[in-house]
Amino acid sequence: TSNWKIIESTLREGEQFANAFFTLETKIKIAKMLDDFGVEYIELTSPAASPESRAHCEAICKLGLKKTKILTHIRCHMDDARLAVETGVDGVDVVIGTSSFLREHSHGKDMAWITKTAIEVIEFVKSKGIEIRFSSEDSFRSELPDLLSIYRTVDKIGVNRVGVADTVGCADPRQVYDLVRTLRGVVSCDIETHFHNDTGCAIANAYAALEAGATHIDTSVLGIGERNGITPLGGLIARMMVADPDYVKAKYNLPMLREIENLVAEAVEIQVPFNNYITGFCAFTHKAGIHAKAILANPSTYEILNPSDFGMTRYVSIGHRLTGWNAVKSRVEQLNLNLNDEQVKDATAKIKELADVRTQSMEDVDMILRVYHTGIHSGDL
Ligand code: HCA
Ligand code: CU
Repeated sequence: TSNWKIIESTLREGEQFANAFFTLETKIKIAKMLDDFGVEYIELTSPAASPESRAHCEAICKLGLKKTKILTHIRCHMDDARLAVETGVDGVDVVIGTSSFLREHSHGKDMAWITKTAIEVIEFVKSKGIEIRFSSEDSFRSELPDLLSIYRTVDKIGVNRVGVADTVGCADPRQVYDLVRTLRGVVSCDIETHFHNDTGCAIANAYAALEAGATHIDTSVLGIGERNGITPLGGLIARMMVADPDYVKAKYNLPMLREIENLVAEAVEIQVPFNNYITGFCAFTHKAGIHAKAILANPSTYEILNPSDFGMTRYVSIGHRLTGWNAVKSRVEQLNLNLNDEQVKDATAKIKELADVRTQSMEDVDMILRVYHTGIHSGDL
């Protein structure tokens, strides 16, 4: 799993999130931040979607982003393709449903029509000298022979990438591995993958895809998208930081992650989830006495990610009934109080006693320690 790339789709899939309504100003802020963060591509809503969508796409193409390439995402249709190539994008992501569900109940076309139209659209986009990807929507509920046959055909015409999409979030990591592995043996172009998170597999599926030879992963900030969304940018970064730390650190400006998430959360009026990867409020908070003691001795004991890589800080929580005297002692040292181990243990017992009634804040704990300290030194304890 190295040399993979991110296709950041907050400005396309993310716009399909229930709460999303992005003004041009917001889209520009998001695009620039993703460029600063270092994603290789951003994907924008189709210019065929609405007049404003088209204007926004053109405006973002004129920004002159430093590193990030700009894609737009269209249906497999010549009308859309003609609009897309006029916007100034670096590439076009084309998609069409291939499962019987979508063939029969959505667009109503058969595989012969799909293949013929795909060839026409691909050749047209290629003739304009920009990147082209062909993807099958609902890949995991499509017939494997249908999929392989169309991918083989478009690979021969010379697409940059083929795409696999788990549109309904039904796939598990083993199915993803198998399909991408098979595809890897059939096409020579890059392989992009797109995973919805309906059953909580979106990050694991992205990882399985990379292990099987995929080259590009679609993400959105905080995972926003249709229904409950897709692979979140931060979650993929967390996973890959463990699998491939040097690559991730060299490529992406990690401390910006929190800023981008805050921007997007505000734009779509949601909170960053409490248990969010890396940036959730408790992602680096340690609580139980046993954990706290070990963390204070060596953070790797209970942390697989280093908060400082992301501009985050570790927090050892001590004002609760599970606390331990080693954690309390470390706070005593931070506050520069003079207590010996026996006294710290006494203070810890006091904290536990109070915390059995209600959780103590850090201020409460500090107060107890200071009173204890003064008490000892003035001789009334
Ligand atoms: C959708 C389309 C898509 C496309 C993915 C892709 C999906 O249903 O809105 O282009 O690879 O999930 O299939 O987002
Ligand atoms: Cu999608």
